Parts: sequence; structure tokens; C-alpha cells
Amino acid sequence: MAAEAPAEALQELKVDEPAKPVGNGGGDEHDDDSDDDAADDAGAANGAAAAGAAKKKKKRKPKKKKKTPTSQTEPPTVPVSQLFPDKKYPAGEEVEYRDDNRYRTTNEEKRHLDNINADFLTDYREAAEVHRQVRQHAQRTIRPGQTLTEIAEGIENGVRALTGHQGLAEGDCMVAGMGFPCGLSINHCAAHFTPNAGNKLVLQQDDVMKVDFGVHVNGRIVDSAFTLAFEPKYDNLLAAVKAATNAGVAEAGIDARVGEIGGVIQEVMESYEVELGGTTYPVKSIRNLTGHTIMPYSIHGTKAVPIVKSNDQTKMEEGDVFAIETFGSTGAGYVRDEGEVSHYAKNGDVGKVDLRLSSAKSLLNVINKNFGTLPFCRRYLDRLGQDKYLLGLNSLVNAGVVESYPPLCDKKGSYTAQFEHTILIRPTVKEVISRGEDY
Ligand SMILES: [Co+2]
Repeated sequence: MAAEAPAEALQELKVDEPAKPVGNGGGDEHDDDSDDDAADDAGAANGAAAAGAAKKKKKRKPKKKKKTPTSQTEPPTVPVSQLFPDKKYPAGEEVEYRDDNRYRTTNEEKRHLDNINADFLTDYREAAEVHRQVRQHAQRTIRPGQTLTEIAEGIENGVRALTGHQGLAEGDCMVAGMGFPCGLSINHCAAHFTPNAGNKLVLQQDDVMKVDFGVHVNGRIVDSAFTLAFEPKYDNLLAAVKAATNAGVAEAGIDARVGEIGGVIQEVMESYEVELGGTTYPVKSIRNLTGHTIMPYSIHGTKAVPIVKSNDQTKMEEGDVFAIETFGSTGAGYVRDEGEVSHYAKNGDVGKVDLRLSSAKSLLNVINKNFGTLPFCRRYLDRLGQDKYLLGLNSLVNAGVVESYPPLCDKKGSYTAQFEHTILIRPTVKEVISRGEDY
């Protein structure tokens, strides 16, 4: 999910070459052997029946547990906690710190700090594995002709199934599930669009769609996004943004200054151009969107990571969690609010507010019990059985209790793309927790 920032003056900056995506996978391949296992089991039964005679069937390697599903289904329905019963979820991409922080990798004190944070890491790795499995299924199956509603619900249902929390019982959304709504922003819209009830928008062959969704386990939110396009003419736009995000991820680390990271991101992003309909467009970093820190149950912390060069001297520190996200555009490189709001989140720092409207009071009660400060969308209120809540919701927004996050769009006719990873600034290493074989 994107954070908005004031515009900064654009300046030139010298940079390193774009980082190559390293990708140790994180996403271990345990989701493709479903059929094999089923076939093995069937073979076992038949083999037993036909036993005694020729032993042409070799004995299969022994399995630890027969009952626990060892593979994911299509579409994904098996909780990852069943696929990794000992809670040993795949690690993300672990990157050693550089320069003055190189000592950290092996330092005893830093390793101890890491160990006492084991639950934090386990929750984060579980959420990341859910994100990878759900998004990779989405990448394999999303096609033009589908409605945005079915695409969003498919992703959200996948997240709920794989975290093992449907989020319908009171408070269940807070245990694990959606970290924020599934954004499906098309073409000139860069962020914060998801269909509201009744929306009939259909994905088109010529569209460029940003898929940005969050998964949380115990409030540990993985914020990661990718862009889908079906026409090769957009390849350079997507490549620019993917490279820019990877450059930002590579630059991030303890003591790194966010303004400098922004300069590196911009340099990589703006080294690309894209030809559409005979016109060549420079790819621009969208200068009023930023990456951001992530806090427990809160998607936007206090630090921002610009995607253009800036004088912001803020340093990344041990223990920080950052969403590194970059947006490229063939348009103005600047977004404005546009269209109907779908995304909301309760403000964490509001004191007692006197709400006169009873519908606002009761809706706030629903939000408190189900989402806390986690972002939600109107469809999430619908599925909890709420109706006629718009007046109450708007009055919560006007009272400053709830923040609205309208769609953010560049100029009409332009195309925007986004890639995003969540990184943990661990005491010993930087972990790109959402890294997968896809991006
Ligand atoms: Co984000």
C-alpha cells in the first residue's frame, strides 16, 4: 500500500548499477507436487492389492505423515501452517550488511537479539509464504475478461484460507488474514483502487494492473505488490519499476539514508523509456508516492522512503520494517485523488471523540472489533453483514477517527506500474521477506 508524500525537487544523482534480483526463492516449490502425491497414494493401494506377484512397483520413499497435506491446491486452500507443521517457514532473501555493519552477521550480541525475536520472524515468514503462494496463483490465472471483483475476491479468499482465518467471527481478522485490501489499480491509476460492491469493471487485454495486497499474522504485515500486463509493449515499463524497486531494496540497510535511496531508485527508474503507439515516453518515478515503515497492525509508520532524490537524512535502523515500493509512469509522474473511495483505516492516535450519529458509533464498534487499525475496504464491511453504513463511515472520516485512502491516479491516458517488497532490518541481516521466484 502506497504512502503519499509532498513533492520534492528533482535532481540528478549518480548511482550504482541496478541491483540484480537475487532471489533465493523463499518460495520453496511445494505447491506443484499435489498430483504426484495423489498418484503415489493411489499407486500404493493398487500395488498392495497386486502384491505377491512381480514387484515391478518400487517402494516409494517413506513419508513422515500421511494425513497432513504436503502440497498446495489450485486455487490455494491449504493453510501454510499445515504445509510447514513445525512452523519452519521458508526464509526470505537474507542479505548481509555492508561496510561498518558487516560485523553484525556473526556478532554474538546481534545473534542473541535475533533469537529473542523468533516469534516475530516466524509470523513474518508465515505471512510472506501466504503472500507468495496466493500471488503466484494469481499470476498464473488472472486473465483479461475477468471482473476486478472476482480477481480481488479470489486473492482475498486465498489469503484467508492460507492463514487459516476466514475473518467472519468477531476479532478473527485481527489474528491473521488480510493486512490491507487487495488493490487492483488499472493504467493511469497507481494505487488504492479496489472494487466496491456492484462494481462491474472487467480487466482488458490492453490494461496494466497493479496488484497490491497485504497479509498479516498477529499484526505482522507483509506489504508486497506486482504489476500485470498482457501486451509486450509494456515490458520496459514493468522492467523499469522492477529494477528500481530492486535497487531500493539493495540500497536499504542499517544507517542508509532514505533520501539517497530515493535518488538511486529514481536514477534506475528514469534510465528506461517505453514506446507506445509510435511515441516514446520516458519512465518517471511518481514523486509524491513513497515507501514507508510498517508497524504492528499499522501499515504506515513514520518513516518514508522517497522514490526521487531528496534531502531527507532519515536513517534506517535496526528493528525497522520497511515497505520498499516504487512506481513508474508514462504520465506526469505525479498522482492525485480520483474517484470513489474504497480503502479506509482507523487512525491509531485519536483520543475520545464525541460521535453524535448512532450509525457512526456502531460502525466504529465494528471497526474496532474486527480491524483495529488494519486497513479495510467497503467489501469487508459488506461481508461482515453491515449495510447502509456509508453515512456513518463518512462521519467517522470527517471526525478524523477513520482515514480514507482514495484512488491515486496520474493523468488520464498514462500508464503506471508498481513493484513492492517488505524488508526486515534484522540485527544480523537484512531479510527481503517477500522475495519469491517471481519478483
Ligand atoms: Co506499501
